[in-house]
Amino acid sequence: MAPIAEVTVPVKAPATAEDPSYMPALPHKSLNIPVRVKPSPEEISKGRLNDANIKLLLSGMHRDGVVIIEDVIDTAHLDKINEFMVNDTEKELQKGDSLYRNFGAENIQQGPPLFPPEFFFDDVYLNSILFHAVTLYLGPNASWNMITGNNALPNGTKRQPVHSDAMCRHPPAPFYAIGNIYTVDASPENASTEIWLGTHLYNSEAQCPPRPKGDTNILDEFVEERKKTLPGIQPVVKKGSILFRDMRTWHAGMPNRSDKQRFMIALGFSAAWWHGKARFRVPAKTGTYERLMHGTKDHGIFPLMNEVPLEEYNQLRDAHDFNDSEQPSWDTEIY
Ligand SMILES: O=C(O)CCC(=O)C(=O)O
Repeated sequence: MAPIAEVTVPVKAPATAEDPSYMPALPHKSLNIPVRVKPSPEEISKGRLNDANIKLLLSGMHRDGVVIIEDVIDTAHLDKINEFMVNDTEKELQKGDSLYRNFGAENIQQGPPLFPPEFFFDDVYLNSILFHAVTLYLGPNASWNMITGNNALPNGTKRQPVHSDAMCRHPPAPFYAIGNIYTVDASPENASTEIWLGTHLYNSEAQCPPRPKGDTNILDEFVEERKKTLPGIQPVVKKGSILFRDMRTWHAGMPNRSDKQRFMIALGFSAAWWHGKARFRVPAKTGTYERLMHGTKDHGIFPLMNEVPLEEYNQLRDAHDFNDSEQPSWDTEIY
């Protein structure tokens, strides 16, 4: 019997996420562009992303470690907070050389005001689209344990080294995410944060053992290698948007070449199963605690906070004291 000739049947390549016709809003990885999710007015009023945007958000977060959620905050609210922060900065700068500069760059730690109430906006602190994104990425019942902020001071000249905020021992899984909210339009000119897409997937592989405060934790050879393929980028982030990022993602504060401050709020959330030590402070007897408890309860988010006297809150709002490590509370809890 004559041998059967091998027949090559042309196979149509399966549609994948790398096929632009499959998810047109997902930029090809090689483009090194962050995913942008723009919720519709209907999604914003319901406080929930639709299925197409959930797919896009999770694709961006799992692939890149960063997604920009566009136009979900009233910009007038951010103007008001920005005004407060400009005055706060004047006070902070009076501390002179004793004021800690993050990584020695012109970048200082400052918390946004939870009080007086005229500066507390629900779409900033109780943003249901952000809460939805957190529960999608980290799972239900995430804890909210950080409220702080970074100010890239005007006329800056120095950049920060590339670093990850996850300097503690952590699992190779999404365990902590941060919602960064700029109070001004942010671009490379005024120090939008440099982000390195996909670097959350390195986990601890590219990190040196914990080092003293002020040192970076990412090994130079990994940064040099990554520079050749997918280097860090500074995105344009419009005021009113949220830069949502996995805490493991490499990033760096950049010099603000403009003559105006660039303030950025940071709200930090951990997976329910991550037993972090951090708590944020709220001013006692001001209704802030109650407002946060009530505003989060239907969203599967648990705020972990310590009430402190108002005077103490005002003094410590700008403190640089976030703790990223885990609390061992019983034997064998930590692997
Ligand atoms: O302000 C920024 O853009 C980022 C700052 C930062 O990453 C830091 O201070 O650790």
